[in-house]
Amino acid sequence: MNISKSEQLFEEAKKFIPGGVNSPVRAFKSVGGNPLFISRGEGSTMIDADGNEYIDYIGSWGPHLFGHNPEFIKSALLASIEQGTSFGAPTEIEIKMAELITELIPSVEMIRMVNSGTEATMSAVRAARGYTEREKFIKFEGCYHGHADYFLIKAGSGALTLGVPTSPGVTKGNAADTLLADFNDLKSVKNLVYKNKNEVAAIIIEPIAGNMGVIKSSDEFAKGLRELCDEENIVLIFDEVMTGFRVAKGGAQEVLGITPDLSTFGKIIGGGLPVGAFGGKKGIMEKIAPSGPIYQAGTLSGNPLAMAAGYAALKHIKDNPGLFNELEEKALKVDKGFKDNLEKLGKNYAMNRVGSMSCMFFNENPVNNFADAVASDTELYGKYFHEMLKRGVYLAPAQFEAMFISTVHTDEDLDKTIKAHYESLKAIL
Ligand code: KE4
Repeated sequence: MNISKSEQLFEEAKKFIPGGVNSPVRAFKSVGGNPLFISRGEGSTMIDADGNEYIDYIGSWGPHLFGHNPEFIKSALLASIEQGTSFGAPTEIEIKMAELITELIPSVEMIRMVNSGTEATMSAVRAARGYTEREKFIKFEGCYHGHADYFLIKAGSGALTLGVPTSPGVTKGNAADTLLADFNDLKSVKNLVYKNKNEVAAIIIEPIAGNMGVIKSSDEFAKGLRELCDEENIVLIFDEVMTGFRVAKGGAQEVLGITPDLSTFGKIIGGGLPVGAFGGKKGIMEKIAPSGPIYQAGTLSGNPLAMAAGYAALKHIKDNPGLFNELEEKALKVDKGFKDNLEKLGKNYAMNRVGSMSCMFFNENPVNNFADAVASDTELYGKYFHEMLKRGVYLAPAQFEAMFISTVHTDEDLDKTIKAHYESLKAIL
């Protein structure tokens, strides 16, 4: 496979951009080798700078539920750009977008648009702190909520992949109010809450984690969090930046049947453009400036282009209720194919999946929490990643991420992927 153009571009990029990338997980650091520079995305495939074609299962880390450049999003964008790109003033499309999300996610009564998942989670924690007048908050080891200082404590995704779950530059003061609990371990949460009685403003969680690989909250854990927050007047924040509109039309809160007080969104709601959002109970959201005193702002928040793309994406979800059944069928096919391969190879790797978001861990024991996840053989994952890449299948370049199936992955794509999975494992085991 000739990747000389990517290699040359990477050398160029490293002169001007830290590590040659604008986000660490793209750098292939944990799987070895150099990142491929992508020149085009079309449907379920991406084409790199050397013209190599790949079946894409990253989907830009989640946004591309409908594959690359779907016609209905492209045409919405082109129509919007004719009117201009940004006004720094309210526009009608922002109302339509907010209204549609409140319609699709019953727990969201009001919502504020921002420009990334990080801004969404950062603002949601601030809202909870302002609303409760408390300072501490609880996150879970291995969950990733973006790169705001107080989240980069034993975080997942790129922080975990690069082995720096607690980042330099995060001050002790900033970390002091971040309390760490264990995912799927209600006792660890209760211990923190009772030890910090009336001081905990919020519990923020990826209810279905996607940043330590995929790990679902158990029903009793999710229910226990809700009950604990009710008893202790703590704001329960579901970080659905990845799971929102991914694992079900109503996200992880629909799958788990739990109503959070606030939710955060990103990825799919931007239709491929930079969008994040936080929303939930009116009583909390009304405290956000300018209706309330809790300050939050953004030059390009609610940007008309991003709203046009995001609205087209969410409207497509609303108008195609069968879409999640289609996704489930495709995901089931891959699940079965991978499990058949593992059986043939005598391997019992943990396969966690919720809807079209899944992860195969190089760990033959069940993976239900952070400790289980990090026991996986990340070196073997790196070899697997490159074997799959050689066979034209582009997965996340890190064990602690997710594989995303889109509505446009064809049967042929999936068959080719299942075959490549068998051959790749055979080659490395
Ligand atoms: P952004 O600031 O990257 O838009 O969103 C942060 C974020 C918040 N919450 C969850 C649950 C997330 O998954 C993310 C971002 N996800 C990673 C991928 N695991 C983004 C990829 C990257 O960092 O480049």
